[in-house]
Amino acid sequence: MNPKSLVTIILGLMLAGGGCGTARAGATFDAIKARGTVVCGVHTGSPGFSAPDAQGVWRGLDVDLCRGIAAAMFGDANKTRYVPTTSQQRFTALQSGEVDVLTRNTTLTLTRDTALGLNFAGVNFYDGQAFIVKTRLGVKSAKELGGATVCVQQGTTGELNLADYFRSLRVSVQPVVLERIEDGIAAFVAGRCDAFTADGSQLAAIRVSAIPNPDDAVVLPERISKEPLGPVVRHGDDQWNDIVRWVLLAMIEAEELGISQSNVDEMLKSPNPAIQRFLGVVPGFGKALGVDERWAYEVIKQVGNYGDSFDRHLGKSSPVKLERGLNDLWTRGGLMYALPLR
Ligand SMILES: N[C@@H](CCC(=O)N[C@@H](CS)C(=O)NCC(=O)O)C(=O)O
Repeated sequence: MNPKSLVTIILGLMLAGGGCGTARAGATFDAIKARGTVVCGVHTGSPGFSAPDAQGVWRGLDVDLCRGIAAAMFGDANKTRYVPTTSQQRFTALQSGEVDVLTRNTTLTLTRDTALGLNFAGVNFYDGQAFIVKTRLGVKSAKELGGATVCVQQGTTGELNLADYFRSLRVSVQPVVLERIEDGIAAFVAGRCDAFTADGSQLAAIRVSAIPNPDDAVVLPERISKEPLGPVVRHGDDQWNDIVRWVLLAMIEAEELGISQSNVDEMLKSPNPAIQRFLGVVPGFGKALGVDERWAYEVIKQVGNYGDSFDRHLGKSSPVKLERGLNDLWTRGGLMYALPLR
């Protein structure tokens, strides 16, 4: 690490109220409360996850999570600021206190969760690493990529998985490691690499947004890794971690309970005790989290439940057109399972 980034980290930790192990409990939560805005580290631009629209308004599944956190903290989903972060910078941005939370395609791994001094507050998208190739190559499977040049972005789990996958197949490929996502896409489009590898969802977004004619490229069917993507916070503030965790779980719980952005007001009259507790009609959860009792109501009213958000940004009515698949509710065969709000 160069001395300049070390100084940035130390300064940031001072501003954030303490180092990883030394932060006073609640320091991040208190600082955000006093500032009145949640600062989220997002992708530099991935349609469906986090990207500015034509008016410059950030939109996407990851942006909705950030908005949900602001709705719970302040009763106002607009009390957010977005900091685009690259694969390489993202952890420094969080460690230094430049952002409060990463809501950005970041895979939960043991080393990130421990040695980097971070906590994953949950999983908001179950992904897997895939490959995209030009349709005209006629390649149908990643196993046919022997001898190919494969572009991959530096600082990602993809860089590590790529090597593991082909080593275990005893097939050799030529990795081309690029620092910036734009360079990887440009190299792929220009034919300087035969394939580009990244999280499958990102490739689906790249295909519809960055390939001049999307039908010229195809995402191969293999998913060579598990990429559980979720929000990340620093070690040292359990209350902040709790807020992020339970906002995500509340969005999933609302979908399980059938509470959506369109019916949340009617649901206030529901006789179901679980719904009454969820919406704060019967108080308790707000006090436990240190926020207003209507926190979950505001999340759903202003942002929607997990399915509302998925459908809007990634589902069939969006350009990305992803299936719910693993990201469907557990009751429909997916992995989305709200821990008990009790
Ligand atoms: N989920 C993987 C990959 C995440 C990742 O950083 N992907 C790249 C490729 S889409 C990215 O977000 N790049 C955007 C950038 O660096 O500007 C991880 O956590 O390492």
